[in-house]
Amino acid sequence: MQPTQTVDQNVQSTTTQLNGFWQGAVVYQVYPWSFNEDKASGATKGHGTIRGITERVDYFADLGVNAIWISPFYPSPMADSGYDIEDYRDVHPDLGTIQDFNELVQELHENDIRLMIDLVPNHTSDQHPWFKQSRASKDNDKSDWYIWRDPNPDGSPPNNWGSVFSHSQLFKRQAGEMPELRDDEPTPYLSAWQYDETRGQYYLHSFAVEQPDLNWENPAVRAAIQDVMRYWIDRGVDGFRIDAVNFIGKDMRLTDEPMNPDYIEGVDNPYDRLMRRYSSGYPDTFYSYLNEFADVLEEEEYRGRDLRIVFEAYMDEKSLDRINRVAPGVAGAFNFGAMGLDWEARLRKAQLDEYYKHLPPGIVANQVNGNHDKPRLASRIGEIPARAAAVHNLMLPGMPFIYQGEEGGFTDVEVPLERQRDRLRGRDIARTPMLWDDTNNAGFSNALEAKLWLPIDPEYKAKHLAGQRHDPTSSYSLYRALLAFRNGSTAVHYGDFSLLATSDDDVLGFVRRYDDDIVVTMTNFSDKDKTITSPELSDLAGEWVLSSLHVNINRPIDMSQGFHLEPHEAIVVCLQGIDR
Ligand code: TEU
Repeated sequence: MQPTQTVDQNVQSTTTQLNGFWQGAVVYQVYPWSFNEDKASGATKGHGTIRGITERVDYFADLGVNAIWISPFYPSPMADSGYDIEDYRDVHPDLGTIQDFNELVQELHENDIRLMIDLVPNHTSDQHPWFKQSRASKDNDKSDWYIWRDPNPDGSPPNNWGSVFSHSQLFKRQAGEMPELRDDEPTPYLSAWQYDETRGQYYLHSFAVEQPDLNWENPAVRAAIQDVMRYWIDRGVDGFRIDAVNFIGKDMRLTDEPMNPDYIEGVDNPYDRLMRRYSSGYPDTFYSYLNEFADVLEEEEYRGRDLRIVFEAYMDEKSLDRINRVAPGVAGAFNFGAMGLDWEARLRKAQLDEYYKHLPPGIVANQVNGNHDKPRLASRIGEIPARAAAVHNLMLPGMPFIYQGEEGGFTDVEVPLERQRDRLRGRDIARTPMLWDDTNNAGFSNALEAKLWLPIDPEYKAKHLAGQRHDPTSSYSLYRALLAFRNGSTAVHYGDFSLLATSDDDVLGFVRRYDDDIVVTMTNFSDKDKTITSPELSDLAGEWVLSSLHVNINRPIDMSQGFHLEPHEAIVVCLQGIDR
């Protein structure tokens, strides 16, 4: 095992390599199974394909995104919708071929759009050849590639660690399937250990039983994952979203987790009955392992490639801060802070304060409004506030992420039990197909409805993107206008960020500034009309360019008069002549 490097050493070694491209780049998340089935081949599979993504590259270009991130497209038995990977170096045969992938990379790059892919280093599928070999005996060269332990003398699992996928326990209990429990007994979580007959041992799975955890203490495992990264970089990939990365750092003495005093029975995932001190994010190893991902990007061979990593880790601010300091020139952690918040100015302000206070110098910030694991933005906070949240997020510094369909203001779709694919339940609602146009199956696929990956939103005729593209005030037009503005604005791309004092607590304002280029964003979080003044801006004049409700405005504005915001409206104003 490598010695743990201190945070400060890491910062010094990497700050000289800041990437220009990613500062300000907008990344669009594609969920490949529900994005688009290719039409040119006449296929009727009922799910998205790699060629289907290629057929929509003009869509990314029209919208104005700078990069896309594709969720796992690898061969997989689909126990966790593709996050259970059987082969890190190929494409799922239902989605296409490596040749299709190469063509996608080429088409994206020709359109000046970069590509990030999902790297899942914590676990493989139990069908991966590595695991098949590992489980076969205790003395082959993959035996210690996973985490195997003997049972306790009474046959019980080695420790009390739980599986993240314990949510189903709650659903079972709610469905009356756990009659043996007394009312005051907490719902048991699922153990993270699975007994295996052949080895007579347990293996660890932080997620589904079919997702055995790799043994990151083993240098051969770490080297193998680095090789996977090189394999894709050599195929033209520009970066990685690294999945559930906190789980690779574990206390290998397997110390029991303490109970979590804040656990709320009946509401929280039963997994949350335990703290996460030893089973994930264990600092002694975690941060040095993160360095090893970054090291690949910084190899001599890749100089000038502008590669990037975004680490996925649901952790507290202090730990995220440490992740952000590992290799700020090439890598940072997702900022999920706003994703769980109610639509309230006070909460957003506190989150912004907290996030930017901790951000190390040189790091590329990021904003996330949603992903494939969470209910969609418009369903979480409402359709009109979602438009204001888009303005707010897309004017902040760093890399904003857009989850597919968010630009159309799409909402969650109810999925009947018999059509659900997600074992965890609850996540399919945000993974239903894109609504492209008003043709059969909303232009997603030419298959029969019953064969579709997940059902189409029954309201698609009123919501589809082809219609929205012709409506200048649609959600799609708002996103496109925001991205066009962002792509042309030095202040929004590279500028400083500061919060703005306003005359009303329900209105959150911030300023982005790069030399004389100044952009002000104001968001009204309330359902009331507001007239706002800001002492910092009162002797300025400028141009009001965008509104979340009316989209393009282009009207002069005199700040001394204050300005009027409609309920849940966010506006963007360009200023000149600020006295600095
Ligand atoms: O998610 C990591 C993670 O911690 C999730 O369990 C998350 O908390 C959950 O989806 C509840 O919202 C990543 C992927 O995004 C997710 O889709 C995978 O299921 C998971 O890793 C395992 O690979």
